[in-house]
This record gives sequence, structure tokens and C-alpha cells, in this order.
Amino acid sequence: MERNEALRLVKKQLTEHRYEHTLGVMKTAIDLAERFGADPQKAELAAIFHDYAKFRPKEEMRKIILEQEMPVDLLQYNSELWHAPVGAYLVKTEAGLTDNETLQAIRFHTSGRPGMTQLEKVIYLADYIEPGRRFPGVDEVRKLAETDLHSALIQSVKNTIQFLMNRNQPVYPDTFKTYNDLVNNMED
Ligand code: DGI
Ligand code: FE
Ligand code: FE
Repeated sequence: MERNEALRLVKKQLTEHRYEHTLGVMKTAIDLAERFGADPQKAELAAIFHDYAKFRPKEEMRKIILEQEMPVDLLQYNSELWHAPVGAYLVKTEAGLTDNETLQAIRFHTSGRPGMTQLEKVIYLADYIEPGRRFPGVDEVRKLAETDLHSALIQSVKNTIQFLMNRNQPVYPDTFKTYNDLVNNMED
């Protein structure tokens, strides 16, 4: 699928603000892909579609998670997590994107997972550092991302876990598993 067609499809799903975020993720993801050796065209499409399901009603997402046999433990955690796997499913069924690597990058863009591919890392990180983001600590991650994908990713996952814990929010186990996997593979 070509960029403008993808953007046209996704624009209808998003608010203006979220569409601007998507454009930021797209540009950042292409840069990171070129810098760290992921496929820039897959990065572009995964970025464009990563938040496709962000504004779906919770009940629709819950139904898809159950019917499509996605991990049901998702339902016990923050519904903010749901748009990632549901998005991968809808991008396939509604937008007709079939490339599995691209769909996986969408599926794991919020929680991450142990053994993330280079493309998955690029999308996770681009979502975190795109120019519109204003998290505390994001500049440190941006700096790391200039040279070191692995360290930048660890720092962003760590920030997310700390953010949630500081608010007494539950942390989805896969988010911890992602963190553990990354620190166990520091030499990568
Ligand atoms: O969709 P975006 O806002 O662009 O970013 P995202 O897909 O990374 O989603 C961020 C939201 O997801 C944010 O509200 C925090 C929440 N989140 C991320 N990881 C976890 C989480 N919530 C819980 N409960 N547990 C997590 O591990
Ligand atoms: Fe998201
Ligand atoms: Fe996003």
C-alpha cells in the first residue's frame, strides 16, 4: 500500500491531534529504520496505522479480543493497551494490510514483547519520541536514539513502567517481560 492511500484510510479513524501524532511517528520511524537497519517502507506503514483502533469503543475492542482469541489477560489491564492488538486485526481486515511483520509492529507497539524485532523496536520508540511528545525524560531518550536503539528502548520502557507505578496503576506483565528481556540482552 502506498503512503497517501494509507494516510487517507487512517485519517478517517483519528482526531486531528492524533493524526498529527501519527505523522510525527511516521517521520521518526522512517529515520530510525534507516539509522538502525529496519525496512523503512514497513516502518512507514506500521507507523501510519499504529493507532488505527485508538478511538474504537471499548465494547467493540473487548468483543474482538475475545472473538479473535487474543490474550484475555489484556481485559484485566488498562483499556489503553487494547488498541494495539485490536488495531493490528482491524488494519488487516478493514484496510487490507497483509504483511505480518508490519502487523506485529502494530500489535506490540504499546506493551512491547520479549524478543522484539528491529521493526517492532523502531515503532515502539518512534511512538515514544516523535516530536509532539512531551513526557518527562523524553529528551534523554531522543538523545540515546541518535546512536543506540537498545538503550533508548530500555529507557522508554523504564519510563513507562515508572510513570504507571508512580500513579499506582497496574503494569501489564508483558511490559515487565519486555523490560527484563531488554536488560538481559544488554550486549545486543
Ligand atoms: O497510543 P499512544 O498514546 O500513542 O501510546 P501507547 O500506545 O504507548 O499507549 C500509551 C498508553 O498505554 C498510556 O496511557 C499508558 C498505557 N500503558 C502502556 N503500557 C502499559 C499501559 N497501561 C498499563 N496499565 N500497563 C502497561 O503496561
Ligand atoms: Fe498507541
Ligand atoms: Fe501512538
